[in-house]
Amino acid sequence: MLSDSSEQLDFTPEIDMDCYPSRNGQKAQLVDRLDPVTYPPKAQLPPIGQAAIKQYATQGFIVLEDVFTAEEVGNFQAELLRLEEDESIRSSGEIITEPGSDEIRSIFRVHESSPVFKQVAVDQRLASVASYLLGDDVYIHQSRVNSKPGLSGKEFYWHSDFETWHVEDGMPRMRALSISISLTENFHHNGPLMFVPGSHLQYAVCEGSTPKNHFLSSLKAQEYGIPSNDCLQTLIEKGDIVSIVSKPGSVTVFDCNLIHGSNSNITPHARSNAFFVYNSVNNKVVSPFSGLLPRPEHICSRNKINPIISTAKVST
Ligand code: 6CS
Ligand code: FE
Repeated sequence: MLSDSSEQLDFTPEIDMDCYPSRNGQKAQLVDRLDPVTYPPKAQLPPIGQAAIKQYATQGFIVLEDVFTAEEVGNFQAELLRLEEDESIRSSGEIITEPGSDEIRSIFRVHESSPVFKQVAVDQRLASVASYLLGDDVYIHQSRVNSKPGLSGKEFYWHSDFETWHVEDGMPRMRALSISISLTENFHHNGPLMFVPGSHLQYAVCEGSTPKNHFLSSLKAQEYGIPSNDCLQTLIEKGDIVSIVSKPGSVTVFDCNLIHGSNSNITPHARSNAFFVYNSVNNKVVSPFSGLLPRPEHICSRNKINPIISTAKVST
């Protein structure tokens, strides 16, 4: 259902079939996932153990401790500070501030705007894991640093990233994942990521429609494209809630459709994480299934798709 015909795009329904309709007048409901969670590896040695791969498939996430050294994390924190103080970043239109304040909430497109995070995005400690689990070469669909500053970082309400990337960016299928690097201590109390294990196996169809330029408000506080209370209740009764308490330098890998959120940070300790979203090169975004105009390039790679070639290939 198009919310505004003046913004209707040329659609090729027979090619860009909407396999995961949402926000199109249906009532909120849980439907089965159509896609596998992990794909047959593409001639690649497993960069993580079988137990981790199994947990990722069944629960939708894994945490890898001590991936980056204290020195590397120090560099990341210094880079984040530099970005936050860089006037050209502030005026770039690629940052989101916290609701009701000037504090930085998110800086997008760091895989291109930051020489430090540009290297991180293609680091084989991350890219080879994404490529292995997705069974394909990958590219960065989106990157961001969520600063969640102390005493002012507001929550990210429960959501499935894929539902937004499908409806608002035109990501066809569930063949993408996020990798979050903890840049500061993620304590129990300063708004760590919270997952609903196993929720990635069902798709929470959302009610309502999609406002024009929804990203201008949703990245501050998301109100559309969030699961209904009944769907959330059902998923949490089945999978419970896990808080990702993690040390700086650890890495959390989670499926694009895993329901997650995080609480406000009312402690003085920032919970800053860098997120890199890896998408299969065979799952490139098409026209947004909302029928609205695409979101800007700093939120969704569309015109610059740069495959990251995984070097962890077996010799064939
Ligand atoms: O709209 C998006 O792409 C963003 N929204 C959330 C709440 N998580 C993923 C992503 O950063
Ligand atoms: Fe998210």
